[in-house]
Amino acid sequence: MIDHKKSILNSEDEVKLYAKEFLEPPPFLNVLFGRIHAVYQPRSTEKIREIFTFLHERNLGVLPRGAATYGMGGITPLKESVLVDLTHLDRIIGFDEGTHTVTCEGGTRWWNLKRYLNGFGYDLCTYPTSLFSTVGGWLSTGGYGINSFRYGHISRLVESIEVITPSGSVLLNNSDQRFKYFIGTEGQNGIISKATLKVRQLGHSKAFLFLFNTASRAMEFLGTLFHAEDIAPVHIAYYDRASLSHKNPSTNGDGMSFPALDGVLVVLDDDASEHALKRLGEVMEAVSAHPALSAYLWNERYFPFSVKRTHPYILGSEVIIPVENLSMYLERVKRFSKEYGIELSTEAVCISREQAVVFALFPSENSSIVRIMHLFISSALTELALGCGAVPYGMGTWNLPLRKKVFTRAEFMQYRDFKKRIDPDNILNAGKSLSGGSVLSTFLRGAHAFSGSVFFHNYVVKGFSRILSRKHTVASSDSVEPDSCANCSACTVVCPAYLVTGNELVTAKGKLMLMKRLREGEPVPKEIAESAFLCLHCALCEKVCQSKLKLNDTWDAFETVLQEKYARPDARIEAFIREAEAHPEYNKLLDSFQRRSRSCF
Ligand SMILES: Cc1cc2nc3c(=O)[nH]c(=O)nc-3n(C[C@H](O)[C@H](O)[C@@H](O)COP(=O)(O)OP(=O)(O)OC[C@H]3O[C@@H](n4cnc5c(N)ncnc54)[C@H](O)[C@@H]3O)c2cc1C
Ligand code: SF4
Ligand code: SF4
Repeated sequence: MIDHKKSILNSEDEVKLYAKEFLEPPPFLNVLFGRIHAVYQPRSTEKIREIFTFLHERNLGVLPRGAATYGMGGITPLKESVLVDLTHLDRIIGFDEGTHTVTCEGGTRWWNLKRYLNGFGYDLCTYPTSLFSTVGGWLSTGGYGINSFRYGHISRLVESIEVITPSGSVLLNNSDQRFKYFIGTEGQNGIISKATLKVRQLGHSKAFLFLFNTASRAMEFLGTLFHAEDIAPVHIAYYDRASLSHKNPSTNGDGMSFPALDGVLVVLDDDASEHALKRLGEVMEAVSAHPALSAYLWNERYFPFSVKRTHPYILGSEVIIPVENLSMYLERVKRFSKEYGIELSTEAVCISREQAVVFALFPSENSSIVRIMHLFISSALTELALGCGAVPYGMGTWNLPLRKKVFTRAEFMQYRDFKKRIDPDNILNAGKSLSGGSVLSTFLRGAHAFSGSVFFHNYVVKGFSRILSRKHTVASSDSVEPDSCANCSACTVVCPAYLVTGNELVTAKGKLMLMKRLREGEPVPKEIAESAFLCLHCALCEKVCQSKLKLNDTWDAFETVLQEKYARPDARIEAFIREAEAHPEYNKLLDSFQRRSRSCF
């Protein structure tokens, strides 16, 4: 029997599951990856220190992993490695009302931290829409998200971090010169094991959606809004009409839907701005969306990839762009989308009056040839954004060829020298931007140069793309397609079976992966397949599912299939239920989530 309390997971299925990211590379690239030998789950900082020594002696790399939601290939192994899953290093150490700060371990999920703070009448200042990701993961990657318009980058809100490096542990406050080397560097210099963050008093947010006939009218509205001194938004986001329409299927049930217009969502947390904002909407001749529709869009902020339900294979590009160039970018993107025959949808989150994080997505296809074509198109799309003055929003693996767009030469030398000092044997996330030298990064550089030179202006390529892109997989809204899983981790946080076992195999994400492997005829060992029976059928995963998959019925059907193939493990199920009911957090978890609607998560 599998011991769910063990801290090393080394079955093929567990390793595959824990290494899965939001954006999955096409299988043909697998030959260029290093192997992940096992998943290690430390529950204390001492254990992290020990694993550095242990793995170093065996010439294996350390791949820090939070909730695996990054999507840029942050946990893609470019060297033989062990994946260090930090989600069990998740204690919230305490809230200090005097300094308005909260301290937690690096694997704490933002969702848990938010809930904890709300209990004191406090809240996070800014947080990722992937509320189910970890504090350490977000500090190590993007750092812009909800409310960044008011509060800026997350690094401005970090008082101090504790980091474990191969050369020892350090506690750094934000004025320390070394602080920057651990923020946004994707776990290449150390593992963030603890963080102290500034927080704010809980406020009441109210959302207003303004709709426009054209993107340029929406941009004019943004420009005027930025200069309105009597309006103090906390969050501002632009959605093109395609992006709003992808959010429609879920609203239809309530009799609401987004009209075919472009939208700007403005979120306020003070009553004083409301009148001036509405007045501005009138002056700019915007259509004010129904308050319920505005509230719906705001409440759905944790589920930006719900499009995965109907379009299981999506690709895209994410950049930071000067707001003054946003209009030009949107115009070019529209043309690009026509020329390549792809259906692009675009969203932009304003992170200041000067800059916005933009992501443009398009549906792809499972077939290798279309996937390869679309990967080149993604790359050309990023290139288009760079031509509008953008910089890539993170590097991970897939943006490795764009390193020079992120770091100046002098900066790169500084960061690289720091890594050499702190991680002399290059064991942390090796082969990524600060060390390089992997076969995959060489391949990607070549592919990027090819897409830049051949893809961008070539009419034959564009024609070919239009033909190939005509067809893309659209999943029926009733059936559950395992590839529709966005790997967002939302279901993990609410799953009582995960609470008891601590193993993602029992979560919706894990079971969908098993389902896919079985459908594809892969061998799944009995003891692994049996994990799918460790389920309380509480439907909480369905409630929070990013892709709005009808999961609860799926579990019944899946168990029937498994029962025929492997037999039902009754004794194991009974032991699991006894363990669940005896768990001190079990009832609290069920109470807390069952009473909430999806919009309150
Ligand atoms: C639905 C969805 C919404 C998203 N919204 C946003 C958003 O609003 N803003 C945004 O910036 N991004 C967003 N992302 C991307 C992603 O969630 C963020 O980059 C970040 O929160 C990842 O955290 P994670 O715990 O999943 O880290 P992982 O994906 O597990 O890891 C990311 C990188 O950080 C490293 N790492 C992980 N934990 C640590 C640690 N403790 N110490 C050192 N290194 C570590 C890993 O090695 C890897 O390189 C979104 C993704 C999804 C799927
Ligand atoms: S139904 Fe409940 S126990 Fe089962 S996978 Fe979903 S959240 Fe977990
Ligand atoms: S099953 Fe749904 S909630 Fe869970 S990871 Fe997949 S998309 Fe996210």
